[in-house]
Amino acid sequence: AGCGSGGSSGAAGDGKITMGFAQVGAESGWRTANTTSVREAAGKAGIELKFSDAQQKQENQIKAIRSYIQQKVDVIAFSPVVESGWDTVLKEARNAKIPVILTDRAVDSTDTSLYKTFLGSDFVEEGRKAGKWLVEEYGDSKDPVNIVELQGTTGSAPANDRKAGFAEVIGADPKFKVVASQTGDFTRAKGKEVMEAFLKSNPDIDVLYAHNDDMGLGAIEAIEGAGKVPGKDIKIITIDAVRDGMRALADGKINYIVECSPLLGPQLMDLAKKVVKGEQVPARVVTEETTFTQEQAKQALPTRQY
Ligand code: GYE
Repeated sequence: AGCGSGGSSGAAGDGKITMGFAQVGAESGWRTANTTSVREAAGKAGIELKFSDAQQKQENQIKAIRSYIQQKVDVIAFSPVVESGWDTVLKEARNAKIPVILTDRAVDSTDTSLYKTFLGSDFVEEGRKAGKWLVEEYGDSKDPVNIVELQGTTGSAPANDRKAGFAEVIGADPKFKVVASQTGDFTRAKGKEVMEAFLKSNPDIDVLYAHNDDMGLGAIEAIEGAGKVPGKDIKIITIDAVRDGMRALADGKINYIVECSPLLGPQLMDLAKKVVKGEQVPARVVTEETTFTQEQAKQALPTRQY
């Protein structure tokens, strides 16, 4: 689809650039916004997009990447569902001389020649921002603060890093205790289910730290179902700042959101054009992000894009 050959100058043959994009899934509002951003930006850039949804399964992503290699696309971009286990398929791409761009999530390969660049957020920093809010919120108090944590998909970069950044900051004060920490797979349904279990086994939860808005929103249902008031009886910190999350923040049900931008499409297409032409690109491109209090959410909501 898309019209004309204009825009991009393309690979050696001067044709239109074809990108194979192996998406994680459709697990969250963030992911949906990210997919829209990638599709729209490809259209605008005149890049032909082959898109696949791996339903949060690494084996599906590996299959998609292999099929892009077979189809001889000009560039492969993907958001690795988990960090490890990519070397073999990335070597296949390199042997086929197809450049790879990591978007959103990183791989743990030590061989950095397996991909051209990594575009996405600093997840450790996001975790730190969440922790810093908590440290300020409970500044003077000497009482213990019981925290439950809903982790993202096990083995994913955002789950590993958001946990680490948060732990680093709250670890400085022993009054902060993570009494339970479990994966909710970045989905609303799992967030609700795991929070219900947390509430049953921990009578005294002060704070929920959820690695994304969707799990936080699911947890809010569980908290209300248990007859408690989210945002008051249990304070809630989440990450992403998608519209539903921002609404809950403005409504007082969430207390603080650390932003993670899904709007990676335009930068991805710029990088793709460059790597296809063989131009040098920075090894790491970090997304710019902010944080939101309840008041700031009220102000930002009317003009929020996603
Ligand atoms: O925070 C979460 C999504 O990789 C940054 O994945 C992304 C995360 C995002 O499912 O909502």
